[in-house]
Amino acid sequence: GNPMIRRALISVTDKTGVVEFARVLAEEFGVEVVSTGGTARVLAEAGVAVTQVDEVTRFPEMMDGRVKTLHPGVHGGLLAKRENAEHMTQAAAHGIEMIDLVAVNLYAFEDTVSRGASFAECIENIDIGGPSMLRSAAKNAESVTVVIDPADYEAVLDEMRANGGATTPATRRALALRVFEKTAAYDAAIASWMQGVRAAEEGRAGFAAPDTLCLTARKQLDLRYGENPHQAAGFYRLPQAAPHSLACARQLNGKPLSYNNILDTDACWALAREFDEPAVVILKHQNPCGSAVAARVEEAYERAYACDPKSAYGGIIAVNSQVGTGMVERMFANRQFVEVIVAPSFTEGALELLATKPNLRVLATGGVDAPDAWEARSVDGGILVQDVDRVSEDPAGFTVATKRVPTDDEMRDLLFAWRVVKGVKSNAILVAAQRAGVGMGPGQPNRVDSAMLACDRAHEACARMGIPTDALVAASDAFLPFADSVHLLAARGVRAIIQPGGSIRDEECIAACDELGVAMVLTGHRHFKH
Ligand code: 93A
Repeated sequence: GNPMIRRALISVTDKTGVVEFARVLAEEFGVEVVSTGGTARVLAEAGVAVTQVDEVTRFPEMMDGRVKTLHPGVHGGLLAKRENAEHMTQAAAHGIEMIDLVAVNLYAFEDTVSRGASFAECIENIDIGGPSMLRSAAKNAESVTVVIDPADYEAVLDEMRANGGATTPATRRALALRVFEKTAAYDAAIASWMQGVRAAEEGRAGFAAPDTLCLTARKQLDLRYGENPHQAAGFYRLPQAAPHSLACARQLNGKPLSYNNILDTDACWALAREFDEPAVVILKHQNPCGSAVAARVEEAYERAYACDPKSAYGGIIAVNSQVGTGMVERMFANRQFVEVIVAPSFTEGALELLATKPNLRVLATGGVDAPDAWEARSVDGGILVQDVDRVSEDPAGFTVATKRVPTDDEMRDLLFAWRVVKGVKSNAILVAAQRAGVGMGPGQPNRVDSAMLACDRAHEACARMGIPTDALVAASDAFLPFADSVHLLAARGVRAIIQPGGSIRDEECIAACDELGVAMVLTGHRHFKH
């Protein structure tokens, strides 16, 4: 049958609800409540009968509390198999009494780290005794009930009421699983903090590639399905998720996010946040089909949309500044069908308007700043990790390789295109004009096809936007391997090109530019996106 709960050990850092819980245990069920220093004090002050743990261990709590509950008097009482006569004889011989319920939550290690505490203080907040008790209790869930979350106190009491002062095996097992999930995450947090400390000591910036990646992630969203309806899926948040990351964004309107929404919103947001001036990026299927910067968000949106209205249908919009009613009115006037709009914030008026579209998902990130971060993707049986690719190159380090130097307007458009092209799938060519991404050639296995696609789209966009087609610029995410792309781009009106350089045929490409009067800027960095 279900073992009656007669004795409980309560030791909590988060004291939420603990007085009420202990009071019911003691007064309604006649449970003996054993407790550690701070917790015992809180309970005693509230008038709950409590036994100090040092009466159980017959040792004082010592070494600044580092040794409170680490004792056979506690762990024997948790780990003894009740149905094993030898265990029970040994317990009796050593005066060990059974503990049937443990309520423990741990020193707030992660909070201590995230508020920037000193090394010594972080170390002191590594809980040793708490996880030990939790693990002992969870291992012996056959007989012991273990509660780590104050939110579960009430349900445990209700179950005891319904079961004559006992819990059910199914509940005990479910609670035990929660323990091992929690202690695994707790240890992962400690290990990854130590890895960070070590990387800093070694002066390594960015992803430090530790021998073991210590990750735990919490479910953020249940997804209806994955990329396709027959694939089950979920969205998990990493503990190191930065404040303005997608995983921390708040959804303010709309249907639940889908797997593909999240993937595309991530790619779109990564591009929009690259810009200092108001910028709008419209993205479909991982590629930015519209992009623009302007003095005002409304104008940036209008021009980003005009780049390719056909592709924008059902797309994602990312904005790097606050969205107001003006922009939303323009979206509605265009009748653009939008899956998701993400921005740092929205005015109340904008939100009111957006709320008239109950399906439109609205995400607020709270800001744009992006700390140095890494990204991971999975492959068969493994994961790849790298620093996030940001366009961090200083244009002062770029070189003009051609006889003709870009005009100021060309240079402005080249730098714009260089930021956007990093978000286009490789091989990527982006054609830009007047600080808008008018033509995109994504994902072709050869660069000439990408260039061709980009020029075709650019000519359509220019016709629509009233932009002359003989003042275009182009960015290439990686070096131009042959002069063929140069010839093609120049023939379609491209007057300046930005690319990393570094091909063995750079000279050929530069000579072709000189012959055609095209200006070429070499960045020395590439931005593949595979
Ligand atoms: O310092 S510890 O690792 N050593 C212990 O023996 C021990 N026993 C319980 N930390 C220990 N605890 C933790 O103390 C619990 O996990 C709980 O978070 C906290 C409760 O302490 P107090 O009751 O004094 O507030």
